[in-house]
Amino acid sequence: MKNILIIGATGQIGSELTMELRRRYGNDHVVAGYRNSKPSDALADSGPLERVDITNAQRLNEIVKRHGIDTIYNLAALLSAIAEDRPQAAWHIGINGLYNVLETARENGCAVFFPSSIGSFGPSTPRVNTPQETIQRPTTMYGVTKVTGELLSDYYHRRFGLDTRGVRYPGIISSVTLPGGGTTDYAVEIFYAAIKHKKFVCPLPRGAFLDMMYMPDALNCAIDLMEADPSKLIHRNAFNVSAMSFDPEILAAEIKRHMPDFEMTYNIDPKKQAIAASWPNNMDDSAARSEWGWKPEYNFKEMVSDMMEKVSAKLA
Ligand code: AKB
Repeated sequence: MKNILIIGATGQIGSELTMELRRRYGNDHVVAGYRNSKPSDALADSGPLERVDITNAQRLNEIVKRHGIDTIYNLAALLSAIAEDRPQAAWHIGINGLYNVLETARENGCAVFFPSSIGSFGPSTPRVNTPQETIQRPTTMYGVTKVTGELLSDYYHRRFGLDTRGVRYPGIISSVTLPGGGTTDYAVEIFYAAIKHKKFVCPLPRGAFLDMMYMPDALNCAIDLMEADPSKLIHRNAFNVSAMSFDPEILAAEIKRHMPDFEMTYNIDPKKQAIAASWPNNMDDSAARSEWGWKPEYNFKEMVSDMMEKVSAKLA
């Protein structure tokens, strides 16, 4: 039986990943690690909680030992837009924190999941059907931490035999916990604005195509990768995973099909616009499909219908 620690359990992915892992492996086997944000009642009532700051290596080691942890999902990071405002903090959490996680894992024999991102690519990367192995010269601090994290995780696998695995997540769309400080956040915020006000002011321009994924697929891909047969893995850190690609116009048009009086206008955020312009439109995820059977369940239209239903129920 696995004993899992999630670092960043109150974040957008962490809050749902913790509940899904508890459902699959048993509540007592999944420790929710949080730093500042107060855990929801669902998280606090369903299993163990620990305050974890990954920049504190000693405390991290104590928690891993105390709970007999054998698998760590490290989701702590500052997202792309906020990382440009706080680059030093983004490096400290993203890389010094990851180093502490990898060293703790080495000492205690843990497997490690590290989420990389479409942000690990940059303006010189081929933008369409972005290959698994290609140019990675990001121009954001977020991207720099993601490429460094991929390399460091692969190094620990090669040098110390650590079981490190990761995916390059696209923008994640979900209805439970709002993201914060990301470039792709608009694709979540638009649903709340549509349902509350029938209006949305979009910070990215028309034509800003980006890879996106619905949360149930984001959870499955992390768990399926960590469960995959290691003998089949040619790559480790990190796999391209793709599910859908759209720009703000296409998303607004689909929301309008559900809500004919919905209107979107634009007020471009130059920082987010520049970041989005440096990222791929859509990634080639054939390595993930062939090495561990990755296949998304939700397409674009299914995601929009489900979000409209879930966010309406939440705000009712
Ligand atoms: C962000 O926008 O920063 C993230 C990401 C794509 O990694 N959602």
